[in-house]
Order: sequence, then structure tokens, then C-alpha cells
Amino acid sequence: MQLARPVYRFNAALVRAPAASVVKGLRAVDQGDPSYDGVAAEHAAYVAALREAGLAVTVLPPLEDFPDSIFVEDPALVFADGAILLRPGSPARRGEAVHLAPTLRKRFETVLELPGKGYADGGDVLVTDECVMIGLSARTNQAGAGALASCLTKLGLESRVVTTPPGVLHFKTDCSLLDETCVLSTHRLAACGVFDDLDVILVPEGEEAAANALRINDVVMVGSQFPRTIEALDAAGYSVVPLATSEIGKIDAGLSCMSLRWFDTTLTA
Ligand code: CIR
Repeated sequence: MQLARPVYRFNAALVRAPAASVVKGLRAVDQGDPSYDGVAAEHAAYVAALREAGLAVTVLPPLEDFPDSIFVEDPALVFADGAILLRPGSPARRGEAVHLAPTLRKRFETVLELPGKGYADGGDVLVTDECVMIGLSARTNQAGAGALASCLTKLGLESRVVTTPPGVLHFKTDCSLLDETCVLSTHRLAACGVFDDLDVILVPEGEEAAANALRINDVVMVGSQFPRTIEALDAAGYSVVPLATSEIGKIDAGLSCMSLRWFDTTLTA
């Protein structure tokens, strides 16, 4: 793909403040509800870290009817040249895209809507220098992946449909991009062969949830409760920003899913 700038270079982001209902967010394994105050504190620290990394962050108001709407990356995708409104795989989350649409239409000239009836979550999409990887999962089916690929083509982006290991919520639950040539991945995902053309740093056993890190500009944000992953990234030369994710982790979230990030050429900063 011909990208105008590094794939992790951003200057703008959209997030949504948590609603009180966030404590009832979806989860695969119930470890008890997160506390609202705990989620709000982790979210506030995340927004501060995005700003510190150089992004102009817009915070959208909470949506009580959608406990998981804090995870704005699932109902939409954004790129420098346009946005895509998705159809989330979880029926409880399908209405979230409608609430993002007006904001995206204000910011992007091109806003595509996923055609057909398939479903796709942004959490299943990893953008690399070479292509956009779309992971099939319980939240993204073949029809949705095909429809998404057609939208990406319209935005001039190449894509590849890959699989997510069984039991893993989203493709990006188990991986993140570190730079043009390297990804952070769990062993189980890397073993599927999806990253054979890239360098891979494996998260240490027992720290699988650390794989959902977030490279933005000069830093890599990583869950602060994963010391061995932080050490490995540090040793590899990355500038690590540890962020607490233990409360949002109770509703299966990591760092990438709480924002939509892009490079806005109309911003001068
Ligand atoms: C859900 O199950 O949809 C939310 N509780 C967590 C979504 C996290 N999103 C992501 O990793 N992309």
C-alpha cells in the first residue's frame, strides 16, 4: 500500500466517555463488574496519554443505552482519507454506529457504510504498512469481512482476510502493530502463521492480555499490569507508556479499542 506517512502517525482521535452502564459491559468470563470510578479513572488517564502523545482528542458524551460504547473502535474505522461505519457482531452493540455517524460525517468527506448484512468489528482490523488485516472471529463473519474489503478498496487500501484463534474475542485482542516491520503478538496467534512476513515480539506466557497494546507516534501504550511485556518492549528499544487497564479488562477491553485515531491533514499541529 502507498501510505503517505508511517501507519502509526496520528494527530487526531475520537473517544467516548464511559456511561454509568459501563459496569454492565459484555464479557466472556465474569470476573465481577468493574467499578464505574475505576473505569472512569483508567479512561481519563488514557485520554491524557493520547494528548501527551500529540493527538487532538475529541471526547463524545456517554451513551447510557450502550454499556460498551466506550469502545469506539468496534463500530467504525477511520483512515486519513475516509471513515467506515461498521455493523458490530454483537446485537447489543449494533446501534452504536448510528451515534458515531454525525461526528464522523463532520470530520470526513467520505464516510462509507458496510454494505450487505454481514457484520464486522473494528477490533478485528489491524492496519499494517503492507495491508489491512481483517480477522474472522465471533464478531466478524465472512460476509462482513468481504463487505469491509470492498469499502477498503474504495479508500485505496489493500486487505487480507485472516483467522482469529478460537476463543479470542477480536483479532487485535491478541496483537498490535509496533512499527513498519514488527508486531506484538500472543504465541497462539503468531502460531497461525498470519505474521510470517513480519517480525514478531511474543508476549510472555501469562501476559496474553498485554498483546492489545497501542503504538502512537513515538510511544507504545501497554497495560501497566504486564511487567514482563513492558521489559521486553523496553529492551527492544520502544518508548513504553504503561497504563492501568485492570478495570476495563473485566469487560474484555484493551488499549486500542477505546479510540479512533487518524491523521487529519487540516490540523496544523
Ligand atoms: C465487547 O465485548 O464488545 C466489549 N465488552 C469489549 C470490546 C473490546 N473491543 C476491542 O477489543 N476491540
